[in-house]
Amino acid sequence: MKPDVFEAPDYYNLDDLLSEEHKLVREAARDWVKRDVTPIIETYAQKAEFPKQILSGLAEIGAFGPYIPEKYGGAGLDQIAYGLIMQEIERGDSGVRSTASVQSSLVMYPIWKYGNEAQRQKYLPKLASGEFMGAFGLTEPDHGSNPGGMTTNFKDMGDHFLLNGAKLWISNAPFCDIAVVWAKNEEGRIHGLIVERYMEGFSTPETHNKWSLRASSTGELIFQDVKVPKENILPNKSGLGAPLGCLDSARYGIAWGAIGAAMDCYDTALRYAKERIQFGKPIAGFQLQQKKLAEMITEITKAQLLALRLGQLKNENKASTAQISMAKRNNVEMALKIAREARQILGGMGITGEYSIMRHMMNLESVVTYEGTHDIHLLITGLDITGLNAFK
Ligand code: TGC
Ligand code: FAD
Repeated sequence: MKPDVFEAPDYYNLDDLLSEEHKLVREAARDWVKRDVTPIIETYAQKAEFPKQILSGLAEIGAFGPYIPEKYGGAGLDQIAYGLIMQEIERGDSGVRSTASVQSSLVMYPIWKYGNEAQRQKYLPKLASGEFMGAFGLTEPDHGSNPGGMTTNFKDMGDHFLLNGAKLWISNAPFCDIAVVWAKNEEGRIHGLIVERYMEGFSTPETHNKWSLRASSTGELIFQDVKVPKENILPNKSGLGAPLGCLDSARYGIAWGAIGAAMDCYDTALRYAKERIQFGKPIAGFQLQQKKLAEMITEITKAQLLALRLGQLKNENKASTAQISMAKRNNVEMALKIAREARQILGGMGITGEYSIMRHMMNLESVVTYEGTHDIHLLITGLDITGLNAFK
Protein backbone atom coordinates (compact mmCIF):
# COMPACT_ATOMS: atom_id res chain seq x y z
CA MET A 1 0.00 0.00 0.00
CA LYS A 2 1.14 3.58 -0.73
CA PRO A 3 2.61 5.59 2.20
CA ASP A 4 -0.07 7.37 4.23
CA VAL A 5 0.21 11.07 3.33
CA PHE A 6 -3.35 11.93 4.39
CA GLU A 7 -4.21 15.58 5.05
CA ALA A 8 -7.65 16.28 6.50
CA PRO A 9 -9.83 18.76 4.61
CA ASP A 10 -11.37 21.60 6.65
CA TYR A 11 -12.94 23.84 4.03
CA TYR A 12 -15.07 25.89 6.43
CA ASN A 13 -12.44 26.29 9.17
CA LEU A 14 -14.40 24.09 11.51
CA ASP A 15 -11.30 23.63 13.64
CA ASP A 16 -12.05 27.13 14.97
CA LEU A 17 -15.14 25.65 16.63
CA LEU A 18 -13.23 22.86 18.39
CA SER A 19 -11.61 23.11 21.81
CA GLU A 20 -7.90 22.49 22.38
CA GLU A 21 -8.85 19.18 24.00
CA HIS A 22 -10.83 18.13 20.92
CA LYS A 23 -7.84 18.86 18.70
CA LEU A 24 -5.41 17.02 20.98
CA VAL A 25 -7.64 13.94 21.14
CA ARG A 26 -8.05 14.01 17.36
CA GLU A 27 -4.32 14.38 16.74
CA ALA A 28 -3.53 11.44 19.01
CA ALA A 29 -6.04 9.27 17.13
CA ARG A 30 -4.83 10.52 13.74
CA ASP A 31 -1.18 9.86 14.55
CA TRP A 32 -1.98 6.39 15.86
CA VAL A 33 -4.00 5.50 12.74
CA LYS A 34 -1.10 6.66 10.54
CA ARG A 35 1.43 4.69 12.54
CA ASP A 36 -0.41 1.49 13.47
CA VAL A 37 -3.43 1.06 11.20
CA THR A 38 -2.93 2.25 7.62
CA PRO A 39 0.42 0.47 7.12
CA ILE A 40 -1.12 -2.94 7.87
CA ILE A 41 -4.85 -2.74 7.28
CA GLU A 42 -4.88 -3.63 3.59
CA THR A 43 -3.01 -6.87 4.27
CA TYR A 44 -5.47 -7.82 7.01
CA ALA A 45 -8.46 -6.92 4.83
CA GLN A 46 -7.08 -9.03 1.98
CA LYS A 47 -6.68 -12.03 4.27
CA ALA A 48 -10.00 -11.32 6.02
CA GLU A 49 -8.55 -11.10 9.51
CA PHE A 50 -8.97 -8.64 12.36
CA PRO A 51 -5.59 -7.24 13.48
CA LYS A 52 -5.81 -8.03 17.19
CA GLN A 53 -2.48 -6.36 17.91
CA ILE A 54 -4.14 -2.92 17.54
CA LEU A 55 -6.49 -3.45 20.52
CA SER A 56 -4.07 -1.95 23.05
CA GLY A 57 -3.55 1.09 20.78
CA LEU A 58 -7.31 1.59 20.51
CA ALA A 59 -7.51 1.56 24.30
CA GLU A 60 -4.61 4.03 24.58
CA ILE A 61 -6.21 6.64 22.31
CA GLY A 62 -9.41 6.43 24.39
CA ALA A 63 -11.47 4.64 21.73
CA PHE A 64 -12.96 2.20 24.25
CA GLY A 65 -15.46 4.29 26.18
CA PRO A 66 -14.47 7.84 25.19
CA TYR A 67 -17.41 9.34 27.10
CA ILE A 68 -17.55 6.77 29.92
CA PRO A 69 -16.52 8.42 33.24
CA GLU A 70 -12.87 8.07 34.23
CA LYS A 71 -13.85 6.33 37.48
CA TYR A 72 -14.88 3.34 35.34
CA GLY A 73 -11.73 3.49 33.20
CA GLY A 74 -13.29 5.54 30.39
CA ALA A 75 -11.73 8.69 28.92
CA GLY A 76 -14.42 11.02 30.36
CA LEU A 77 -14.55 13.05 27.15
CA ASP A 78 -17.49 14.85 25.57
CA GLN A 79 -19.53 13.70 22.59
CA ILE A 80 -17.61 15.76 20.04
CA ALA A 81 -14.33 14.18 21.14
CA TYR A 82 -16.01 10.78 20.82
CA GLY A 83 -17.10 11.67 17.29
CA LEU A 84 -13.64 12.90 16.31
CA ILE A 85 -12.05 9.65 17.52
CA MET A 86 -14.54 7.63 15.44
CA GLN A 87 -13.81 9.86 12.43
CA GLU A 88 -10.07 9.28 12.67
CA ILE A 89 -10.38 5.53 13.16
CA GLU A 90 -12.75 5.13 10.21
CA ARG A 91 -10.36 7.20 8.11
CA GLY A 92 -8.20 4.11 8.54
CA ASP A 93 -10.89 1.46 8.21
CA SER A 94 -14.61 1.11 8.97
CA GLY A 95 -14.01 -2.34 10.44
CA VAL A 96 -11.64 -1.00 13.07
CA ARG A 97 -14.15 1.72 13.91
CA SER A 98 -16.81 -1.01 14.20
CA THR A 99 -14.79 -2.73 16.90
CA ALA A 100 -14.50 0.54 18.81
CA SER A 101 -18.19 1.43 18.28
CA VAL A 102 -19.40 -1.92 19.56
CA GLN A 103 -17.09 -1.87 22.56
CA SER A 104 -18.01 1.70 23.55
CA SER A 105 -21.61 2.29 22.58
CA LEU A 106 -23.07 -1.18 22.48
CA VAL A 107 -21.29 -2.92 25.36
CA MET A 108 -19.89 -0.29 27.76
CA TYR A 109 -22.84 2.09 27.31
CA PRO A 110 -25.58 -0.42 28.34
CA ILE A 111 -23.50 -1.67 31.29
CA TRP A 112 -22.94 1.93 32.37
CA LYS A 113 -26.54 3.10 31.81
CA TYR A 114 -28.62 0.00 32.53
CA GLY A 115 -26.26 -1.98 34.80
CA ASN A 116 -25.84 -1.85 38.58
CA GLU A 117 -22.73 -0.61 40.36
CA ALA A 118 -21.29 -4.11 40.80
CA GLN A 119 -21.60 -4.75 37.04
CA ARG A 120 -20.00 -1.38 36.22
CA GLN A 121 -17.07 -2.09 38.54
CA LYS A 122 -16.65 -5.62 37.27
CA TYR A 123 -16.70 -5.01 33.53
CA LEU A 124 -16.12 -1.38 32.55
CA PRO A 125 -12.43 -0.96 33.50
CA LYS A 126 -11.53 -4.21 31.72
CA LEU A 127 -13.49 -3.17 28.63
CA ALA A 128 -11.85 0.27 28.64
CA SER A 129 -8.36 -1.24 28.71
CA GLY A 130 -9.16 -3.83 26.05
CA GLU A 131 -8.50 -6.69 28.47
CA PHE A 132 -12.10 -7.73 27.79
CA MET A 133 -13.65 -7.38 24.35
CA GLY A 134 -17.41 -7.21 23.99
CA ALA A 135 -20.11 -8.01 21.43
CA PHE A 136 -23.72 -6.84 21.13
CA GLY A 137 -26.37 -9.37 20.19
CA LEU A 138 -29.59 -7.87 18.89
CA THR A 139 -30.01 -9.07 15.27
CA GLU A 140 -31.32 -12.59 14.65
CA PRO A 141 -31.55 -14.67 11.47
CA ASP A 142 -35.27 -13.80 11.10
CA HIS A 143 -35.27 -10.40 12.82
CA GLY A 144 -32.96 -7.70 11.46
CA SER A 145 -34.76 -4.39 10.91
CA ASN A 146 -37.51 -5.63 13.22
CA PRO A 147 -35.64 -6.62 16.40
CA GLY A 148 -38.85 -6.42 18.45
CA GLY A 149 -39.82 -9.79 16.92
CA MET A 150 -36.79 -11.57 18.42
CA THR A 151 -37.22 -15.15 19.59
CA THR A 152 -34.07 -15.53 21.74
CA ASN A 153 -35.46 -16.13 25.21
CA PHE A 154 -34.64 -16.91 28.82
CA LYS A 155 -36.50 -18.74 31.56
CA ASP A 156 -36.25 -18.15 35.27
CA MET A 157 -34.94 -21.41 36.77
CA GLY A 158 -34.88 -20.17 40.36
CA ASP A 159 -31.15 -19.76 40.95
CA HIS A 160 -30.23 -18.86 37.31
CA PHE A 161 -31.67 -17.96 33.89
CA LEU A 162 -31.69 -20.49 31.04
CA LEU A 163 -30.91 -18.77 27.71
CA ASN A 164 -31.73 -20.19 24.27
CA GLY A 165 -31.61 -18.73 20.76
CA ALA A 166 -29.21 -17.33 18.17
CA LYS A 167 -27.91 -13.97 17.02
CA LEU A 168 -26.47 -13.35 13.55
CA TRP A 169 -24.13 -10.73 12.05
CA ILE A 170 -22.45 -9.90 15.32
CA SER A 171 -19.29 -7.75 15.17
CA ASN A 172 -16.45 -8.97 17.43
CA ALA A 173 -18.38 -12.19 18.20
CA PRO A 174 -15.61 -14.66 17.31
CA PHE A 175 -13.18 -13.20 19.86
CA CYS A 176 -15.47 -11.54 22.41
CA ASP A 177 -14.97 -12.21 26.12
CA ILE A 178 -18.49 -11.04 26.96
CA ALA A 179 -21.66 -10.32 24.99
CA VAL A 180 -24.54 -8.04 25.88
CA VAL A 181 -27.44 -10.15 24.61
CA TRP A 182 -31.03 -9.03 24.18
CA ALA A 183 -33.61 -11.73 24.91
CA LYS A 184 -37.25 -12.07 25.96
CA ASN A 185 -38.38 -13.37 29.32
CA GLU A 186 -41.38 -15.64 29.76
CA GLU A 187 -43.73 -12.61 29.58
CA GLY A 188 -42.14 -11.51 26.27
CA ARG A 189 -40.35 -8.51 27.79
CA ILE A 190 -36.89 -7.74 26.33
CA HIS A 191 -33.94 -7.64 28.78
CA GLY A 192 -30.18 -7.35 28.41
CA LEU A 193 -28.04 -10.20 29.77
CA ILE A 194 -24.26 -10.29 30.08
CA VAL A 195 -23.08 -13.63 28.71
CA GLU A 196 -19.46 -14.65 29.29
CA ARG A 197 -17.39 -16.77 26.93
CA TYR A 198 -16.76 -19.55 29.44
CA MET A 199 -20.49 -20.30 29.90
CA GLU A 200 -21.41 -23.79 28.75
CA GLY A 201 -23.67 -23.90 25.67
CA PHE A 202 -22.42 -20.54 24.34
CA SER A 203 -20.60 -20.57 20.98
CA THR A 204 -19.53 -17.89 18.48
CA PRO A 205 -18.89 -19.29 14.98
CA GLU A 206 -17.28 -16.86 12.54
CA THR A 207 -19.05 -15.63 9.39
CA HIS A 208 -16.79 -16.13 6.37
CA ASN A 209 -16.66 -14.93 2.75
CA LYS A 210 -17.61 -11.28 3.37
CA TRP A 211 -16.64 -8.78 0.66
CA SER A 212 -17.11 -5.94 3.14
CA LEU A 213 -15.56 -5.17 6.55
CA ARG A 214 -13.03 -7.89 5.83
CA ALA A 215 -10.69 -6.63 8.55
CA SER A 216 -13.52 -6.88 11.10
CA SER A 217 -14.46 -10.16 12.71
CA THR A 218 -18.17 -10.99 12.37
CA GLY A 219 -19.99 -14.05 13.68
CA GLU A 220 -22.94 -15.64 15.38
CA LEU A 221 -23.86 -15.94 19.04
CA ILE A 222 -25.50 -19.29 19.72
CA PHE A 223 -27.11 -20.14 23.06
CA GLN A 224 -28.06 -23.71 23.83
CA ASP A 225 -29.38 -23.98 27.38
CA VAL A 226 -26.85 -21.45 28.64
CA LYS A 227 -27.04 -21.02 32.42
CA VAL A 228 -26.71 -17.27 33.02
CA PRO A 229 -26.26 -16.17 36.66
CA LYS A 230 -29.10 -13.94 37.82
CA GLU A 231 -26.62 -11.22 38.72
CA ASN A 232 -25.85 -10.87 34.95
CA ILE A 233 -29.17 -9.27 33.99
CA LEU A 234 -29.04 -5.50 33.37
CA PRO A 235 -31.53 -4.30 35.98
CA ASN A 236 -32.15 -0.64 35.16
CA LYS A 237 -33.95 -0.74 31.79
CA SER A 238 -35.99 -3.27 29.83
CA GLY A 239 -38.11 -3.27 26.67
CA LEU A 240 -37.02 -2.60 23.07
CA GLY A 241 -36.15 0.96 24.06
CA ALA A 242 -33.11 -0.40 25.95
CA PRO A 243 -31.18 -1.73 22.93
CA LEU A 244 -32.49 1.13 20.79
CA GLY A 245 -30.99 3.59 23.28
CA CYS A 246 -27.57 1.98 22.70
CA LEU A 247 -28.09 2.29 18.96
CA ASP A 248 -28.57 6.05 19.33
CA SER A 249 -25.05 6.30 20.68
CA ALA A 250 -23.49 4.00 18.09
CA ARG A 251 -25.33 5.61 15.16
CA TYR A 252 -24.07 9.01 16.31
CA GLY A 253 -20.49 7.69 16.23
CA ILE A 254 -21.05 6.32 12.73
CA ALA A 255 -22.25 9.73 11.51
CA TRP A 256 -18.75 10.99 12.37
CA GLY A 257 -16.94 7.84 11.32
CA ALA A 258 -18.30 7.96 7.78
CA ILE A 259 -16.79 11.43 7.38
CA GLY A 260 -13.38 9.88 8.03
CA ALA A 261 -13.80 7.34 5.23
CA ALA A 262 -15.03 10.09 2.90
CA MET A 263 -12.10 12.37 3.76
CA ASP A 264 -9.63 9.62 3.01
CA CYS A 265 -11.22 8.92 -0.39
CA TYR A 266 -11.34 12.62 -1.27
CA ASP A 267 -7.76 13.28 -0.18
CA THR A 268 -6.50 10.27 -2.14
CA ALA A 269 -8.44 11.22 -5.28
CA LEU A 270 -7.38 14.87 -5.14
CA ARG A 271 -3.72 13.94 -4.77
CA TYR A 272 -3.93 11.39 -7.56
CA ALA A 273 -5.78 13.74 -9.92
CA LYS A 274 -3.09 16.41 -9.50
CA GLU A 275 -0.32 13.90 -10.28
CA ARG A 276 -1.86 11.73 -12.99
CA ILE A 277 -1.11 13.08 -16.48
CA GLN A 278 -3.35 12.24 -19.45
CA PHE A 279 -3.56 14.13 -22.74
CA GLY A 280 -0.52 16.13 -21.61
CA LYS A 281 -1.94 17.60 -18.38
CA PRO A 282 -3.01 16.54 -14.87
CA ILE A 283 -6.48 15.01 -14.94
CA ALA A 284 -7.38 17.47 -12.12
CA GLY A 285 -7.36 20.12 -14.84
CA PHE A 286 -10.33 18.56 -16.65
CA GLN A 287 -13.75 19.95 -15.77
CA LEU A 288 -15.32 16.50 -15.33
CA GLN A 289 -12.81 15.57 -12.63
CA GLN A 290 -13.12 18.99 -10.97
CA LYS A 291 -16.89 18.52 -10.78
CA LYS A 292 -16.38 15.26 -8.90
CA LEU A 293 -13.79 16.76 -6.51
CA ALA A 294 -15.73 20.00 -5.93
CA GLU A 295 -18.91 18.08 -5.13
CA MET A 296 -16.98 15.81 -2.76
CA ILE A 297 -15.57 18.64 -0.65
CA THR A 298 -18.99 20.32 -0.62
CA GLU A 299 -20.68 17.16 0.68
CA ILE A 300 -17.93 16.48 3.22
CA THR A 301 -18.27 20.03 4.55
CA LYS A 302 -22.05 19.70 4.89
CA ALA A 303 -21.61 16.36 6.69
CA GLN A 304 -19.04 17.88 9.05
CA LEU A 305 -21.47 20.66 9.96
CA LEU A 306 -24.28 18.16 10.55
CA ALA A 307 -22.09 16.01 12.81
CA LEU A 308 -20.70 18.94 14.75
CA ARG A 309 -24.13 20.42 15.46
CA LEU A 310 -25.42 16.98 16.44
CA GLY A 311 -22.45 16.68 18.79
CA GLN A 312 -23.39 19.96 20.44
CA LEU A 313 -26.97 18.72 20.87
CA LYS A 314 -25.68 15.40 22.27
CA ASN A 315 -23.50 17.28 24.76
CA GLU A 316 -26.64 19.09 25.94
CA ASN A 317 -28.66 15.82 26.01
CA LYS A 318 -30.96 17.33 23.40
CA ALA A 319 -30.30 15.12 20.35
CA SER A 320 -33.36 13.11 19.32
CA THR A 321 -33.31 9.62 17.80
CA ALA A 322 -34.66 11.10 14.56
CA GLN A 323 -31.89 13.72 14.41
CA ILE A 324 -29.31 10.96 14.90
CA SER A 325 -30.95 8.87 12.16
CA MET A 326 -30.79 11.76 9.73
CA ALA A 327 -27.06 12.26 10.33
CA LYS A 328 -26.21 8.54 10.14
CA ARG A 329 -28.17 8.13 6.93
CA ASN A 330 -26.91 11.28 5.25
CA ASN A 331 -23.27 10.89 6.17
CA VAL A 332 -22.96 7.22 5.26
CA GLU A 333 -24.64 7.78 1.89
CA MET A 334 -22.36 10.76 1.34
CA ALA A 335 -19.29 8.64 2.07
CA LEU A 336 -20.45 5.79 -0.15
CA LYS A 337 -21.07 8.15 -3.10
CA ILE A 338 -17.69 9.80 -2.58
CA ALA A 339 -15.94 6.42 -2.46
CA ARG A 340 -17.58 5.44 -5.77
CA GLU A 341 -16.65 8.73 -7.46
CA ALA A 342 -13.12 8.73 -6.01
CA ARG A 343 -12.62 5.19 -7.28
CA GLN A 344 -13.39 6.39 -10.79
CA ILE A 345 -10.89 9.25 -10.56
CA LEU A 346 -8.16 6.68 -9.98
CA GLY A 347 -9.17 4.71 -13.06
CA GLY A 348 -7.85 1.14 -12.99
CA MET A 349 -5.58 1.90 -10.03
CA GLY A 350 -8.72 2.55 -8.00
CA ILE A 351 -9.60 -1.13 -7.84
CA THR A 352 -6.26 -2.17 -6.36
CA GLY A 353 -5.17 -2.48 -2.76
CA GLU A 354 -2.42 0.07 -3.46
CA TYR A 355 -5.02 2.67 -2.50
CA SER A 356 -7.62 2.61 0.29
CA ILE A 357 -10.65 3.67 -1.78
CA MET A 358 -12.04 0.31 -2.91
CA ARG A 359 -11.71 -1.05 0.63
CA HIS A 360 -13.61 1.97 2.01
CA MET A 361 -16.27 1.53 -0.67
CA MET A 362 -16.83 -2.14 0.15
CA ASN A 363 -16.79 -1.43 3.90
CA LEU A 364 -19.40 1.29 3.53
CA GLU A 365 -21.84 -1.23 2.02
CA SER A 366 -22.03 -2.73 5.52
CA VAL A 367 -22.10 0.64 7.25
CA VAL A 368 -25.11 1.70 5.15
CA THR A 369 -26.87 -1.51 6.29
CA TYR A 370 -25.97 -2.01 9.94
CA GLU A 371 -27.18 0.11 12.85
CA GLY A 372 -30.44 0.52 10.90
CA THR A 373 -30.55 0.33 7.11
CA HIS A 374 -30.69 3.38 4.86
CA ASP A 375 -34.43 2.72 4.40
CA ILE A 376 -35.12 2.36 8.13
CA HIS A 377 -33.50 5.73 8.87
CA LEU A 378 -35.56 7.38 6.15
CA LEU A 379 -38.70 5.89 7.70
CA ILE A 380 -37.64 7.20 11.13
CA THR A 381 -37.43 10.70 9.62
CA GLY A 382 -40.74 10.12 7.82
CA LEU A 383 -42.46 9.12 11.05
CA ASP A 384 -40.94 12.08 12.89
CA ILE A 385 -42.13 14.70 10.41
CA THR A 386 -45.54 13.23 9.55
CA GLY A 387 -46.51 11.42 12.73
CA LEU A 388 -47.48 8.45 10.54
CA ASN A 389 -45.75 5.08 10.99
CA ALA A 390 -44.78 3.53 7.61
CA PHE A 391 -42.81 0.61 9.11
CA LYS A 392 -45.75 -1.69 9.62
P1 TGC B 1 -41.11 1.22 18.49
O1 TGC B 1 -42.51 0.82 18.76
O2 TGC B 1 -40.83 2.44 17.66
O3 TGC B 1 -40.29 1.38 19.83
C1 TGC B 1 -40.33 0.39 20.85
C2 TGC B 1 -40.02 1.05 22.17
O4 TGC B 1 -38.70 1.63 22.12
C3 TGC B 1 -38.77 3.06 22.34
N1 TGC B 1 -37.76 3.66 21.48
C4 TGC B 1 -36.60 4.11 21.93
N2 TGC B 1 -36.11 4.21 23.17
C5 TGC B 1 -34.87 4.71 23.32
N3 TGC B 1 -34.12 5.12 22.28
C6 TGC B 1 -34.59 5.03 21.01
N4 TGC B 1 -33.83 5.39 19.98
C7 TGC B 1 -35.89 4.51 20.79
N5 TGC B 1 -36.65 4.28 19.70
C8 TGC B 1 -37.80 3.76 20.14
C9 TGC B 1 -40.19 3.42 21.98
O5 TGC B 1 -40.60 4.59 22.62
C10 TGC B 1 -40.94 2.21 22.49
O6 TGC B 1 -41.03 2.29 23.89
P2 TGC B 1 -42.28 1.70 24.69
O7 TGC B 1 -42.01 2.06 26.11
O8 TGC B 1 -43.49 2.37 24.08
O9 TGC B 1 -42.28 0.22 24.43
O10 TGC B 1 -40.36 -0.05 17.85
P3 TGC B 1 -40.60 -0.77 16.47
O11 TGC B 1 -40.69 -2.24 16.77
O12 TGC B 1 -41.73 -0.15 15.69
O13 TGC B 1 -39.22 -0.52 15.70
C11 TGC B 1 -38.83 0.74 15.31
C12 TGC B 1 -37.55 0.67 14.46
C13 TGC B 1 -37.83 -0.05 13.14
C14 TGC B 1 -37.14 2.09 14.18
C15 TGC B 1 -36.45 -0.07 15.23
O14 TGC B 1 -36.78 -1.39 15.44
C16 TGC B 1 -35.11 -0.01 14.52
O15 TGC B 1 -34.37 0.93 14.72
N6 TGC B 1 -34.75 -1.05 13.70
C17 TGC B 1 -33.41 -1.15 13.13
C18 TGC B 1 -32.64 -2.21 13.86
C19 TGC B 1 -31.20 -1.87 14.01
O16 TGC B 1 -30.76 -0.74 13.84
N7 TGC B 1 -30.41 -2.87 14.36
C20 TGC B 1 -29.03 -2.65 14.64
C21 TGC B 1 -28.42 -3.86 15.27
S1 TGC B 1 -26.86 -3.54 16.04
C22 TGC B 1 -25.82 -3.28 14.78
O17 TGC B 1 -26.14 -3.22 13.64
C23 TGC B 1 -24.41 -3.10 15.17
S2 TGC B 1 -23.32 -2.86 13.86
C24 TGC B 1 -22.00 -2.60 14.85
C25 TGC B 1 -20.82 -2.10 14.18
O18 TGC B 1 -20.05 -2.99 13.75
O19 TGC B 1 -20.60 -0.85 14.20
P1 FAD C 1 -33.64 -6.92 6.70
O1 FAD C 1 -34.21 -6.33 7.92
O2 FAD C 1 -34.11 -8.25 6.25
O3 FAD C 1 -33.84 -5.87 5.51
C1 FAD C 1 -33.72 -6.24 4.13
C2 FAD C 1 -34.18 -5.05 3.29
O4 FAD C 1 -35.57 -4.76 3.59
C3 FAD C 1 -33.40 -3.78 3.61
O5 FAD C 1 -33.17 -3.07 2.42
C4 FAD C 1 -34.35 -2.99 4.51
O6 FAD C 1 -34.14 -1.58 4.44
C5 FAD C 1 -35.69 -3.39 3.94
N1 FAD C 1 -36.78 -3.26 4.94
C6 FAD C 1 -36.89 -3.91 6.13
N2 FAD C 1 -38.00 -3.48 6.77
C7 FAD C 1 -38.56 -2.53 6.00
C8 FAD C 1 -39.71 -1.69 6.12
N3 FAD C 1 -40.49 -1.73 7.22
N4 FAD C 1 -39.99 -0.84 5.13
C9 FAD C 1 -39.20 -0.76 4.02
N5 FAD C 1 -38.11 -1.52 3.84
C10 FAD C 1 -37.78 -2.39 4.82
N6 FAD C 1 -26.33 -6.64 14.49
C11 FAD C 1 -26.13 -6.75 15.84
O7 FAD C 1 -27.07 -6.95 16.60
N7 FAD C 1 -24.87 -6.61 16.37
C12 FAD C 1 -23.78 -6.40 15.60
O8 FAD C 1 -22.67 -6.28 16.11
C13 FAD C 1 -23.95 -6.31 14.18
N8 FAD C 1 -22.87 -6.17 13.36
C14 FAD C 1 -23.05 -6.25 12.01
C15 FAD C 1 -21.93 -6.30 11.17
C16 FAD C 1 -22.08 -6.44 9.80
C17 FAD C 1 -20.89 -6.55 8.92
C18 FAD C 1 -23.39 -6.47 9.24
C19 FAD C 1 -23.59 -6.59 7.75
C20 FAD C 1 -24.50 -6.42 10.05
C21 FAD C 1 -24.34 -6.34 11.45
N9 FAD C 1 -25.45 -6.37 12.30
C22 FAD C 1 -25.28 -6.44 13.66
C23 FAD C 1 -26.79 -6.58 11.76
C24 FAD C 1 -27.42 -5.35 11.13
O9 FAD C 1 -27.85 -4.46 12.11
C25 FAD C 1 -28.57 -5.83 10.23
O10 FAD C 1 -27.99 -6.43 9.09
C26 FAD C 1 -29.50 -4.70 9.85
O11 FAD C 1 -30.19 -4.19 10.96
C27 FAD C 1 -30.51 -5.12 8.76
O12 FAD C 1 -31.10 -6.33 9.08
P2 FAD C 1 -31.15 -7.51 7.98
O13 FAD C 1 -29.79 -7.69 7.46
O14 FAD C 1 -31.83 -8.67 8.58
O15 FAD C 1 -32.03 -6.92 6.79
